[in-house]
Amino acid sequence: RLRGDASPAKCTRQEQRWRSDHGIVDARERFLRAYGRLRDDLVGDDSCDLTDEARRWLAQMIDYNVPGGKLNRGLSVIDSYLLLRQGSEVTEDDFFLACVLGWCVEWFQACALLLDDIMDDSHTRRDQICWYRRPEVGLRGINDGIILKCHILIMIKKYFREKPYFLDLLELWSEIALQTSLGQMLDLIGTHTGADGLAKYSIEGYRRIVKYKTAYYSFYLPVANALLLSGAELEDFSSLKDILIEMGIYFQIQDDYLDCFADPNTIGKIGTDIEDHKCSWLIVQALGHADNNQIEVLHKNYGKKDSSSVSEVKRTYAALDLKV
Ligand code: DMA
Ligand code: MG
Ligand code: MG
Ligand code: MG
Repeated sequence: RLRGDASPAKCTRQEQRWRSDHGIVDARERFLRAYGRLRDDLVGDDSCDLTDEARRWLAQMIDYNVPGGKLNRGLSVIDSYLLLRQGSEVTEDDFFLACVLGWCVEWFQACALLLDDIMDDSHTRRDQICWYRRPEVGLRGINDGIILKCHILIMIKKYFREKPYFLDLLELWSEIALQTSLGQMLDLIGTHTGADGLAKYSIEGYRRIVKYKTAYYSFYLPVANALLLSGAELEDFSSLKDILIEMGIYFQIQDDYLDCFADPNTIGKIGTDIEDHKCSWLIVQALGHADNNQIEVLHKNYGKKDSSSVSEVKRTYAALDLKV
């Protein structure tokens, strides 16, 4: 069973039919098959003289963190690429290269989530305990996150070094990596603003945080990879980028809603936004609509770890009609 990082992604029957009519169900299976090959190459890489114990750790760490999500981002590379290449034959090799880039996006996501869970003091992810919360891991997990990020460059160099768009790929990936980390920085420094913290939350600030921390890597990155792979120039697609960023912001709004109101068994993770004093879409909306009493309740209870404070905040959200 593959589980999600954010919203439950169950296909409707109609969507599944559409997908199979276009051969995309098959693409998912082929995408999954490429995973084992890429993982084994990285674990077996002999450019470093690793011990067997180290290789076992590496294999276990990758299996625990990389393949268990919805795979939306990775499959978005494949789907976009197949649409861009409509009308021309896609060879086995072409398809495999799309899988490599798709898995690079999933590797990036694994790194981002592994580190995000440490920063957000999270408990579970994709229906399992967070990697860093395993007794044998702890803060060693930080280094595992860094290794996952290094793997991306190894894969890109191995498969794309000779391609005319190699430099564009490197530039894209380094730009997105920085944007995502800056987004996480904005998200984190927004939580440490003390007693006046809530007053600083605005929809403009919110959009800035989530554009960087989520939208670029989740929505633009997969499509940009597919564009480069199909021979396009990214500068010709700036309005496409704007649309994808809006979609990414909307996605994070859903993630924030689910953090508070979804059943953890459905989304595979326990929400922490209220406890963490996050600039979540819900708190921004609540502050915009609350009366003075409700604002006082939010001020008193937001960012507190105890369950009664968290419940007070949720009750206030519900009273403001933020719960559907
Ligand atoms: C996620 O924001 C952003 C990145 C870069 C992983 P988040 O903390 O809301 O994500 P999640 O709800 O999955 O922990
Ligand atoms: Mg998080
Ligand atoms: Mg976070
Ligand atoms: Mg979240």
